[in-house]
Amino acid sequence: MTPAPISRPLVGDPFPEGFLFGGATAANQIEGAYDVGGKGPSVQDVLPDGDQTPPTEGPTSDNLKLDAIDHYHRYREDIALFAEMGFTLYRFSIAWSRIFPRGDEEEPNEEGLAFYDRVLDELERHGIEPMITISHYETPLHLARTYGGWGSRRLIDLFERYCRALFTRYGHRVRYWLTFNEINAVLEQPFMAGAIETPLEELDQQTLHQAVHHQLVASARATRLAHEIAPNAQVGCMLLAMPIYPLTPDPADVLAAQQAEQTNYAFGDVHCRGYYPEYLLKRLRRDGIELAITEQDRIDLRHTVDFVSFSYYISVCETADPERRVRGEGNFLGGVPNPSLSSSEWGWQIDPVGLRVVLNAYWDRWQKPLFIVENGLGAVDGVVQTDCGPMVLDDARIEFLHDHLSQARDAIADGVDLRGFAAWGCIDLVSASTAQMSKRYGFIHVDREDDGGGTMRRLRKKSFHWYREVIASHGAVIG
Ligand code: BGP
Repeated sequence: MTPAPISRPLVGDPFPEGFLFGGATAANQIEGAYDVGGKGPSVQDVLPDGDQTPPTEGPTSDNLKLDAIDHYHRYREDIALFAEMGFTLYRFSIAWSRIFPRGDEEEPNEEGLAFYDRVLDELERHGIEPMITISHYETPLHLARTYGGWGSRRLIDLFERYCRALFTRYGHRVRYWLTFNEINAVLEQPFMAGAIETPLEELDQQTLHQAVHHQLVASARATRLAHEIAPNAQVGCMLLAMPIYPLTPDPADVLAAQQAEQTNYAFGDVHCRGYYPEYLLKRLRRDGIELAITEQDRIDLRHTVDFVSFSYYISVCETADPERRVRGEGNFLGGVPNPSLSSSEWGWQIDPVGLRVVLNAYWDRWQKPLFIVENGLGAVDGVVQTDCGPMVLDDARIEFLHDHLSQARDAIADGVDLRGFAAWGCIDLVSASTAQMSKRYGFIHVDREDDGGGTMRRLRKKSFHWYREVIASHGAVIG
């Protein structure tokens, strides 16, 4: 079901009526309580350093995600703070291993389901629209170690069982659903995104692409199921968006950039068109990859999404010149650094205009309503003492978000059908790629450090007050 259209403003106008403002988190990065309420271990419980080191055998005490920011016990306080900022949208994920601790049980874990009932009650009480990510880098560990993760076709059925439990329980009260977080990241992060433990360097492309296929079919089946069980549900895919510019105007670089873009576009194309694009099939064949696609898979893939959501942090460049093909820092996909952009403390290049580029490209290509469901600045924040008490003066974050929201607003004026904006890590959380607390994204500071110390106390940052103004003015304060 396609969401009803909303009116578009002109350049410089505030955001349209009905536009949703809020924030986003993921269960494994905020909840903690990793073994409470019957929860089983997930792939995140064995990644104490994010993607920097290989998985451990079992959970280790240096893994900050085991306690994270203890949202499991503090969700009421956290949601009240979101409400104080005026959120109308909150994107969070459900930990699959809270609902199915091993992933292959016949029946869901009632205690896990009841926890998210309580979270939804709280959101409802504050009038905040929930948006649920069904799988955000947190596949049950048992599925990774017993089945080989998404390399196994068996996971499609197990995922469908999990989705059925969610749609049956929450379908009447949750409108927006996302299937797989940053589904295209599996190409670079087979364990975190695909529960495949073989390191990328040793993994054959055949297995990797077959795993992608299994996720795409699972996503389409989830979409069909949501529409059957919860007729008001709207299901979106979730992509890691990253415009890829040619490093120079050399046509060979332009072609290289276009081909690199296609690798990411393919995920959206399948979700929005319901079949594989020709360019991908040809490329796979050329590389000697034969996907096992059944007739039923083709039928399943026809269940296309209602909207497209994406994360946006950086843009990159591509070149045909092997000498200049140096990989820079960046989120899970990475690419050649852009000589005209500055970078964050973690080396992620900052490019607000790239957001307008992505929005226009996605809208032109797929003609589906769009949601920005992740965007923000990971930075070191210091707590300073002021006359009004302790404070975090995070002006760089305010500037980052201001500049990106301004481009989003201009993209709407270009004609793009953008429905909402959820700032990533609206409360400080454990980072995904580096598993640090010190890489902070929040409007709300959490007193927890990289060594695990801290009181977990919540503190409103300067950006908290700024974002409240943005939402209260419906974006009018964005210049
Ligand atoms: C995205 C993930 C998030 C999140 C964000 C920031 O790739 O979907 O889970 O963490 O990036 O990345 P990081 O936490 O590594 O700074």
